[in-house]
Amino acid sequence: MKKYIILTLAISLITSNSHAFMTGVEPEKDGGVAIEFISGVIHMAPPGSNVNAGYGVLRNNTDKDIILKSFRSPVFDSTEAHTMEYSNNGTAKMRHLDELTVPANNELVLKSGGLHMMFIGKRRDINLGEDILIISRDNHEVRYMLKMKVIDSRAKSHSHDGHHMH
Ligand SMILES: [Cu+2]
Repeated sequence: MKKYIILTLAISLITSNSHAFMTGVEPEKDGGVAIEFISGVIHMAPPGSNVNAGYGVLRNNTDKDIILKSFRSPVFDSTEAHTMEYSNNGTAKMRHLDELTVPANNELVLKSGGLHMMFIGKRRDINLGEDILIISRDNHEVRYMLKMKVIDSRAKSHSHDGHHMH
């Protein structure tokens, strides 16, 4: 009888391991909707450009600050968080951020001329209206699955986007 119990335990361990393997993430490392990308958009780059900018609102639905340490997408070689820095003589420069802190029960706005996502090295063509998956990890290795939609910013006449700036 004792042998039987041990055997059952061993089988259930194998089962739970294979489940973790199949989903690729342990339940406690799945951030779920703790972080949401509201109105996340990727602006279609002009033909020939291999860099796309992304904007939207990162929302933290928890009562603790969440520090996002990395972003990646299956569609791009690298996905980075950038900020814009302006000098006194009016020049603007992008700076790669090592982390993004989304305040507890609050939002972080990514918009043209400020904080933005930068997608570098398209691995395939992207299509207007397509949802692109972005996977972010925080400082506790918790994973968040985010979605951003590909749009054509030039189609909107009221857009304030500069052509030379993200
Ligand atoms: Cu940038």
